[in-house]
Amino acid sequence: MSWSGSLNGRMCPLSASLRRPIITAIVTILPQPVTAPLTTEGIAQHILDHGYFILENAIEQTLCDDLMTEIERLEQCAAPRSLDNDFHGHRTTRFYDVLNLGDVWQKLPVHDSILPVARAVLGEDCLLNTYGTSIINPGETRQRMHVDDGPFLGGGNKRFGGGNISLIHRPRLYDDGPRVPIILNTMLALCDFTEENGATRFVPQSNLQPYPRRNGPDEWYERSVPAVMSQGSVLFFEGQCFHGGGDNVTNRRRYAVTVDYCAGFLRSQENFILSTAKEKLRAFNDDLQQLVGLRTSRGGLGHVYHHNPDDLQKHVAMATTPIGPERE
Ligand SMILES: O=C(O)CCC(=O)C(=O)O
Repeated sequence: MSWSGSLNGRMCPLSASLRRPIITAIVTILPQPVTAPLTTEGIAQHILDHGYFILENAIEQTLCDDLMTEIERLEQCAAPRSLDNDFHGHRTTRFYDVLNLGDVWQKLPVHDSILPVARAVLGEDCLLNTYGTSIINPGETRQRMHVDDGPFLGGGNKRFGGGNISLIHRPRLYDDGPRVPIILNTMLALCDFTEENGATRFVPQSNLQPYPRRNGPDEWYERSVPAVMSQGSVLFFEGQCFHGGGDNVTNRRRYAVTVDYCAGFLRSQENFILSTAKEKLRAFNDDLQQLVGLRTSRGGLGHVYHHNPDDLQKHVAMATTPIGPERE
């Protein structure tokens, strides 16, 4: 998939291969937006080289409106909120497990402006990692700067110090480049993002730096810039890029949805297969079924009776012979 773009930055999805001829898009390289020739692969390369990319006007107005309507509905029916804590904020409205809610949530993770980039960075078998809202309400204070690779770095064997050494010290993609990417996060602006209303802050090229120490000093804030962007734009940021939500010093809410992907060989933070009703999972399109883990990853990871999990209904009855781990 590639995009055609014009000088006003409006992106139109084209059903074409990744390697179509170069087209023109707006890239916000702070502090001034500049134009650059880009394909999906060009965007992915920018994310690897700089840690981020802002795609202006990535999501059509109708989808933004439908998501806002759905958020209002969730608030009116007092849907359970998640992640009310010191790190995620006490004045930030988070709805997660959204794939089990209104059908509109099914559109964003597979959107033509987002998914091809995630696949170009993480591989065709990438998975949805987390997906929810980040609505920063007036008075919320800035979030601690962090990397989204974090949850995957801490899960190692306690015998070897607890950290996941193989991920912390994984090789760099190229000289002075980032470590091999395992996470790509995105932030969709459902209103204009300004520095005052808490635009996500990030540190360009911090994906090339050593990982921050867990609970170490929060020294990166001074070097961060706000992702100032208009409604419908998407900030892509690589999992090694230091970032955090900003202070909201206005009297208006900052509306955003975050769609976060991980490499296909990782266990996703959210367990969508358990949090989503079966009839909903069955109705998901092919891409979304793959993203939530209803297909095997490269190497056959995630199989059920040696088949894609989506085939379970058909094949479970045939497992009359003992099937054990092949390598025992
Ligand atoms: O809402 C934002 O701008 C950033 C949120 C974030 O990075 C997080 O919650 O981990």
